[in-house]
Amino acid sequence: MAPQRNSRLSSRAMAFVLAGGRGSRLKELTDRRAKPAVYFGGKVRIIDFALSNALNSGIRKMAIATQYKAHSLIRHCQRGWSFFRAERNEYLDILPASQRVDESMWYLGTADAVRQNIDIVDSYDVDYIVVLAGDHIYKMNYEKMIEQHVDSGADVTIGCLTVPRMEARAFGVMGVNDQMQITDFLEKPADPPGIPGDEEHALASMGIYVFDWKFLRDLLLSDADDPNSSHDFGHDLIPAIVKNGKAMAHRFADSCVMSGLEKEPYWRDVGTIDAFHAANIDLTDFTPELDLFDTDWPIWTYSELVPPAKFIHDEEARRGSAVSSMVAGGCIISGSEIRNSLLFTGVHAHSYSAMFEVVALPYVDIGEKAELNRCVIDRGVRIPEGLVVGEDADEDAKWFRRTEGGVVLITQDMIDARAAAL
Ligand code: ADQ
Ligand code: ADP
Repeated sequence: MAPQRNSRLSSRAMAFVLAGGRGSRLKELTDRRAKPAVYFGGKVRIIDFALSNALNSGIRKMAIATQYKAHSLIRHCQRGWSFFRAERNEYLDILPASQRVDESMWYLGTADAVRQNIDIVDSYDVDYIVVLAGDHIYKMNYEKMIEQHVDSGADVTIGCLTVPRMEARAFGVMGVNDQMQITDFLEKPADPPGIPGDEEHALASMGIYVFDWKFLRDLLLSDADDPNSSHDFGHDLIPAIVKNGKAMAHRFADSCVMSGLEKEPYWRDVGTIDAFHAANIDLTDFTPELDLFDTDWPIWTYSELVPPAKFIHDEEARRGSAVSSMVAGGCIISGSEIRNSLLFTGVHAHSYSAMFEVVALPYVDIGEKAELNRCVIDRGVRIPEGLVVGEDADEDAKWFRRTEGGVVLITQDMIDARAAAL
């Protein structure tokens, strides 16, 4: 039986969120913002999941390391996550690369992003550090993972999930013994080893690590002096601990937050346009796998003060509704027909327009008679009157970015280039 504790371990832990990566497979969606700042689910941004998980787990000290195109991410965190009070021993620091060193040196790798901020972590006076990626969609109680870490006496505890074997090429892949101690670790192997007895699946690292801060601190300092290291957790530090120390695996299924609706523990890396589109549209299902209506595990965010969505029936167009859809506040659906779509704040759809499986980011304007199928529309795009997308694949690909899966990404630059050429 686990030992009784007087206080939650999360009160002695901090979350260090790595939010510096670009997410280049999201193409133009990440031209001007980092992947963690990309919008999700009609109201929030991707990073809100990691931050809300930490908050809901009881963690009140957080740091966010930013690097690539950080402006919109920093603005979001300042607006939405500024309620931490130093008077209550709560901290949330945003740590842009290159502000911590004299020379203009960006974070060299994920471990270097922590190493360059050792003094800030020291100042938090914590026993444990939970290193997180800021770019995944899931609900998880990190307190349970810290508990396992402390009870097992591990040097590092790594969150893991089961994925189809070939998909594991994008992950760190581990082998474990029957105590869940990691015996092998391969970062992004070309031919991932399967799980014994379940060769079609592999055990993948979620890129979530719990360390005793003292242990990680020493390791980061010695890694900094290693000329052969790329200063990355997955490439350098984790394989070294597996070899020389005690690394334990923590199953996501043991600490995921389920509200009864989900069939499987939900975890998504919405790293491509197709995955981003699918994960958003999935939320319009009758019972989506990810329950955003779960008040026990709220996803906190910056939310604009806008009026409720408004629906206007146009008698002539005989339209003015959205079905099997999610529509955020500030939207005006006027004489438009919307099905299986997800509309973020302030989207305005005009008469005779129609949308099917469209993800419209905030403040998109859909011109009259536009017909849009299976699109992702970037923030603030003005869709011109009469534009038809989703009927002629060649025409779509000529002006917009059409994925192999047939999803069309539309940005204002693409709309402008098309207008200039026509
Ligand atoms: P990757 O998915 O390749 O592998 P990586 O590029 O290391 O992840 O990024 C991890 C996180 O750090 C992301 O949130 C990213 O935004 C951020 N990041 C990347 N470079 C950064 C930098 N220089 N400064 C600050 N932040 C940075 C990792 C592990 C794998 C594991 C997967 C799970 O290495 O073992 O399987 O995550 O997704
Ligand atoms: P968000 O991610 O909050 O939706 P925007 O899409 O408005 O932000 O912008 C993303 C980032 O790109 C912000 O840092 C913004 O200042 C910047 N930006 C927006 N539009 C332009 C533009 N036309 N030229 C250069 N930078 C821009």
